[in-house]
Amino acid sequence: MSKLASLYPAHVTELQHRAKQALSRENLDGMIIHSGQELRVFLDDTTYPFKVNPHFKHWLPLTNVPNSWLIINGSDKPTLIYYQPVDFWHKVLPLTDSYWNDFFDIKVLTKASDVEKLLPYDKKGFAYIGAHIEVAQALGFETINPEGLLNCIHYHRAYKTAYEQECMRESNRLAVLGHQAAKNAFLAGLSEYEIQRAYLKAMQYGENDTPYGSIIALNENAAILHYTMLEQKAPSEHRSFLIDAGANFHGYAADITRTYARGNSEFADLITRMDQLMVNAVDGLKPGKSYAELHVETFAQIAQVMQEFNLINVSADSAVESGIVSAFFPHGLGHHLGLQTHDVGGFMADERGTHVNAPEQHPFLRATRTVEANQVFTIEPGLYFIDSLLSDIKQSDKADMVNWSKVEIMRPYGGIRIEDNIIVHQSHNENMTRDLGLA
Ligand SMILES: [Mn+2]
Repeated sequence: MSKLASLYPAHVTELQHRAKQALSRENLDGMIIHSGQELRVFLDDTTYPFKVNPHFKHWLPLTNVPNSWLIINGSDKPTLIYYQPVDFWHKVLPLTDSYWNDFFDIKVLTKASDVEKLLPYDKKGFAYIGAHIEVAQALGFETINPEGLLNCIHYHRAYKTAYEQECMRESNRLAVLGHQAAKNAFLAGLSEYEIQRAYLKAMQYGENDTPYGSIIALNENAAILHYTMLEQKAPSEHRSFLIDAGANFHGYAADITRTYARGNSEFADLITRMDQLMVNAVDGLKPGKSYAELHVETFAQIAQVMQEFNLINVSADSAVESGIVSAFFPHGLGHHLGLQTHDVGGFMADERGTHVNAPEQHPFLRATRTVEANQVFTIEPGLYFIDSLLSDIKQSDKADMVNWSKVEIMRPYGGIRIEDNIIVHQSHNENMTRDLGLA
């Protein structure tokens, strides 16, 4: 039996347990999870790439089947309504024998609109969970995506089962293959477009198979946080390369970033230093720690690095106090990772969904929750030379705090971000990305 097959039964048992608790809190008999529908492009006969409802893929590794449903009450064997149309235009995915089959009462649906015959006749005690409100209303659901139920499920989704952790090791394994190929493509002097091709090819992926659009940025482009253009022409000089790219395995995301430089330079030294800072930040991630606090501590360490590299004319402390560090590190330290790249539940103090605000100075932080075992995070500190943010400082009364001639030397390299994916265990951290040998 494969490792996944051996871990899967406990995963379903845990989800059943969570469902039962959440449903009884909300006085519901069950929840009906819709995998989704294909979305048609306006006035066209093509559809957007299908993205399955994360609540659906939480239960089973089916990520590409629209018009399918799960009926869950937390006690009885879940029902899977599996869509299998007679369609000679498109490839129809047959239901194959797999380790998860026996955990569902499977009913085949050949016509999407026939689903009402397979759903409970009286919808009163059932909540619809999905994106298609009009479909839910037409079917007679009165309770649609109830907030209390979703909060409860989202809160618990932060604790990954052993099965989910294994899926995430696999998605990391795939992404690392891609990252190694991309690094070689950079060193070979290829274009952003060609590097992206090398990345996908290493994993045998099509362009819609990654969990998010790859950021493949050469030189100054590395300063654009969400740079998803791909220049087809290679630049005359390859100074630096920032790649933020992921992979999916059974619906679970990897989200990895690396920055490389060619040859020796102060920028190359800065990458080495940021890598060390990143590893230190991972060491600070442990059960009981507030993720927001770890962000604030790392933020101060980035100011320290700015001082060491003479990017500022003031002490690290003054740089933090003045707020200028945010121009160089304008995003959060990281986020929960799982079924979604930025996984849900990051701001929740409890299963009611009580919101924990990000610190006022750090509005872009995506996780504020107390760290606990079996949670999975990214840690992704960065240091960039972003024209628009720098010019704001230049025009302010804080301009003298920055060493502009040093900034000018660094600007052609864009910036640095290094991001690993970490499972927090009670006794230690498991850095999935580094365990796979991605330096
Ligand atoms: Mn990330």
